Amino acid sequence: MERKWWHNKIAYQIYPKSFKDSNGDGIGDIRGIIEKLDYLANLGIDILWLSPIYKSPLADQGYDISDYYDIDPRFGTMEDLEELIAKAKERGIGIVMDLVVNHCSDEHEWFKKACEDPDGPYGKFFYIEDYKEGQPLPCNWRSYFGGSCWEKLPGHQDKIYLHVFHKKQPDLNWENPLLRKEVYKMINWWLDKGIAGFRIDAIINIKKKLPFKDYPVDREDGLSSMENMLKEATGIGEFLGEMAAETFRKYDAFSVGEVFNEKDSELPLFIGDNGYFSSMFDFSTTGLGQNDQGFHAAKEITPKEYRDAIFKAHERVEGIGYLSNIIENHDEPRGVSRYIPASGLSCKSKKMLAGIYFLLPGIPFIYQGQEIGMENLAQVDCLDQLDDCANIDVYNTAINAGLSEKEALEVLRKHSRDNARTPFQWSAEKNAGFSEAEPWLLVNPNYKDINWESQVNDSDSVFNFYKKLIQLRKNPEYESTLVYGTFQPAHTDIDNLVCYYRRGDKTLVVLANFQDKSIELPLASNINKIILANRADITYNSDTIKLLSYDFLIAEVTK
Ligand code: TEU
Ligand code: CA
Repeated sequence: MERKWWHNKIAYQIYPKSFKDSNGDGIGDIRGIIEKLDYLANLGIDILWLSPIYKSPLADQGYDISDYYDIDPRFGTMEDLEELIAKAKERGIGIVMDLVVNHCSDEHEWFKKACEDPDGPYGKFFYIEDYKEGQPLPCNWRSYFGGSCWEKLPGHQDKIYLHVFHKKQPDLNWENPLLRKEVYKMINWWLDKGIAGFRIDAIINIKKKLPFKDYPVDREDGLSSMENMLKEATGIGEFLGEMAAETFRKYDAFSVGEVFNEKDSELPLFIGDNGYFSSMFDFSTTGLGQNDQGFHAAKEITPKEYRDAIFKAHERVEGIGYLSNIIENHDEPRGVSRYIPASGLSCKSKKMLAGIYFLLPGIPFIYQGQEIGMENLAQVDCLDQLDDCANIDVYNTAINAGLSEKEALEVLRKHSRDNARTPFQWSAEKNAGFSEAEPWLLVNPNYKDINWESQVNDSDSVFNFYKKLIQLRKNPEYESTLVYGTFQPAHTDIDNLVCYYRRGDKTLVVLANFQDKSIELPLASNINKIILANRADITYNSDTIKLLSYDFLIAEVTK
């Protein structure tokens, strides 16, 4: 594989609305990020992905963009962003913007013009169809946020438009070369500003299977999951290849795709040398335990399922390209609450989970707050307490399946995207030190126990463990092995044990006892030294090692 500048980088995702409020309006902003740049530099990160800060009605928290060339005043100004890009660069940090081009906002001028003249050039930027009351819709696809993906075109009784997400997110028609040209122009305008690249939102949805048709109904709402259509939609590569050639490649920019459902045969095209993207997220664990009935039907995830999923994902891309590794993001509940059984959740097990995913091949992404072990909400009392536009469908689907109100709220407590969106817990002070004012979304009540200030000077904290993991990835002695070494799973016959080798200049073994009881393990090779562990006194001899519950270590071995 060709070596690229991003291979040895550590990335960090900021959800700007919840990171740091600089002007006391309860909403995080760009100046808040600037204030915390030294924090990020000190943590050791190289790439900073910002969830959208463009002008937006915030129907889906900025993933509904009304002007790609402007900043939403709630987040700041273009000058603020330019200052952030420059100051980040001084600290060796590259800014990665969120590229949301499957759809825009219904308040974007393209859509307004399309409503004025659906048959004109901007009408062709969207999917607009004729419709007569009482007639069947062009297709029965279920939007990701629930309900039909068709909506009346404002001002036109006889026309409808397609939105696979929220109705305020009309889908852009990628079949139209003029639309694609506009998108590439915009991407290059941003790259010219000196950003390091893009995270590419929901990109797998840009190719629709046309002409529109129904798929098998899979829920009581009479609709069909978008997945059914996507499985049949071929030819996305033409768009993605063109986009890479017209934009990212010209700038040697970093691009990470939010890609789902790709086939094995497509991997080299997506992330191989000269792939459409530099990397794509490993979502192999985020869907675990789920089925197509909705979140209420989700099952607990076992350590074995977790391990088998990440191992399979990395073996699948070995020798082809690199995944971007996450345990959570702004669309997922907190990873520690999701993957570690509640009875075993502790600083120790949080460090174990961190170690497992951080030392895999690929680019580690830390989602804000993950580095201090932020958790899901412990309780949700009513829908109004939360904010996300996806909640209502999750709730209604649960109610329709026969759950009580209380049980439906419990489904949200576990699965709502708001779990990851509560404000960053900087301190035990008012509003967790996030803002002077009442924050836009509730602060997790556990902030007095879990906050950055209480961890920064504690060498045993989750925060300092993340710092050590980052330093380890950057330690010249181990860097090339951790970045370019091969990946070999071991002991996969033992449930609840995560063990893998990284082989390069050195041979390293990662061991994690993902359970509440101890085990003794035979060693295939001699441990030379333990490089990092979540317990100081792990004992071993030449042929066995004893691991207590949730022990984690990485060691150098002889072969
Ligand atoms: O997410 C795309 C996506 O497919 C899902 O993770 C989606 O959020 C989920 O199925 C809905 O419950 C991206 C963004 O990350 C997400 O925040 C946006 O809401 C979405 O695209 C639309 O832009
Ligand atoms: Ca603010």
